[in-house]
Order: sequence, then structure tokens, then C-alpha cells
Amino acid sequence: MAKPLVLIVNGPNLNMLGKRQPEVYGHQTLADIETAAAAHAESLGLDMEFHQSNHEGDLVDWIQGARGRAAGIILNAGAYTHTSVALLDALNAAEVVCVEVHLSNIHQREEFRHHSFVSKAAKGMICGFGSHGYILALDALARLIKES
Ligand code: CA2
Repeated sequence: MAKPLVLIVNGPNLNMLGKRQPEVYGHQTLADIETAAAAHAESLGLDMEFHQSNHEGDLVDWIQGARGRAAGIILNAGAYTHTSVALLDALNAAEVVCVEVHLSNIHQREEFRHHSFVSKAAKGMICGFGSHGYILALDALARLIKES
């Protein structure tokens, strides 16, 4: 039987992880996060696709494509978190359960990072745990998928 598919979608500048600002975002690269997430998804009996783009429309396309195909989405929309009604609309249209992730604790940072448009369509948000947040999000999604 096919395993449930989880999409992990990452937004702008997250391709720079591990290369700049390690004091804020940690030392792991996005490739390290993908490797750890793939192993954890496998252990939970989930299929996983991992995406990153610096372009808002790419993120919209991946979220739209999840409808009827994926069982869940883990979304770190980067700075688009705080600006993008388009991502919120895509999440609402996709009707796929979403867990929002941020490496940093956005509530300890500048005021403009405190508001998230995507939170309105997310089941919950994990922030402040660095790259481990993706593992926590997979655990949360696996449970939600099993319950549904
Ligand atoms: O904490 C998070 O995961 C964020 O989504 C990261 C975004 C930021 O705009 C959000 O407010 C919170 C920024 C990602 C930029 O990542 C970089 C990594 C290394 C060097 C430069 C940027």
C-alpha cells in the first residue's frame, strides 16, 4: 500500500542555511535538514518530498499541487510568512493539513516577524527549536494523518 505523502516546503533564503548567520539559524544546511527529515519520515512510514524556492509562485504551485495528492504539508515560508496572502489562499484551497515551522522563535525577534499570514491556515506552529522543528512537525503530522 502507498505511504501517505508529506510535502516539506521551504521559502526564500533558506538555501543559505549553514552558510550565514549561524547564531540565528544554526549550523545545519538545508541539505542536512532534508537528510534528517527523510530518515525520520521513513521511520514514521511516510513518503516525503522536500522543496525550496526563493520565488513565491513556486511555493504557491507546490501547495496547490498538494490537493488530493499529499496527506500533509510542513511549511517554512521564510519571510513570505509575514507578507503573503497568496500562500494563505493556496493553503486554504489545498485543504491539506499544514504544520508551520520556523527555525527561530519569531516572537523573540522584530515586531514585523510576530505576525504570520500562514498561521491562519495551519493546524499549529513550531518555532524556536532550530532544525529539530522539522522533526517535531513530522511527528505532529504523522499523528494527525493516522487520526484522520
Ligand atoms: O526562523 C525561520 O525559520 C524563518 O522562517 C526564517 C526566515 C525569516 O524571514 C522568518 O522571519 C523566520 C529567513 C530565512 C533566511 O535564512 C537565512 C539563513 C542563513 C543566512 C541568511 C538567511
